[in-house]
Amino acid sequence: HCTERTFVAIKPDGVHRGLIGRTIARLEDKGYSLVALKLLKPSRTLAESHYESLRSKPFFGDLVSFITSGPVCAMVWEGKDVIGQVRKLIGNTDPLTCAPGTIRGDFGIDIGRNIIHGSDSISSAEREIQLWFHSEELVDWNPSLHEWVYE
Ligand code: DAT
Ligand code: MG
Repeated sequence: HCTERTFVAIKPDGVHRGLIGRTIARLEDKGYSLVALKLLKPSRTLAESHYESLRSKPFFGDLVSFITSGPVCAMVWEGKDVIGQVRKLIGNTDPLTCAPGTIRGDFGIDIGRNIIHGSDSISSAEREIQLWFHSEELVDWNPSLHEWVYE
């Protein structure tokens, strides 16, 4: 029934700080399902295309250096309204403006160390999933919790 998917990445700061388990737990706790997961050091090409809409920004160079420093924990998550709900769970771009209870609000301070990425729309989710994953890396499975999460 619910096949919306989003791309989520724990950035190098989140990986170094040991936040992989806790961020994954929040998405699992909500009821979403993991479709793909890998740890990698992104190439410059990958990082630049991921953030291509920000190419003209003054912070673009620092952003690409930061992301390529790795490791990044790249994931695809699935479920009803997952794109918008994950953005809410993550919080605003600037952690200092995030509500407590959000991932960035609870774990971050600076905008350039905001721990986690989540796609912002259906079109960017599709683009980012294709950019970071081969189709055979996306696992087709039926989580047994579905009937207890969805009515
Ligand atoms: P988000 O990650 O919330 O989708 P975005 O797509 O506008 O935010 O920007 C991508 C990343 O770029 C963001 O997570 C951190 C960095 N960034 C954005 N605005 C910035 C700024 N004003 N100064 C420094 N880094 C910034
Ligand atoms: Mg964004």
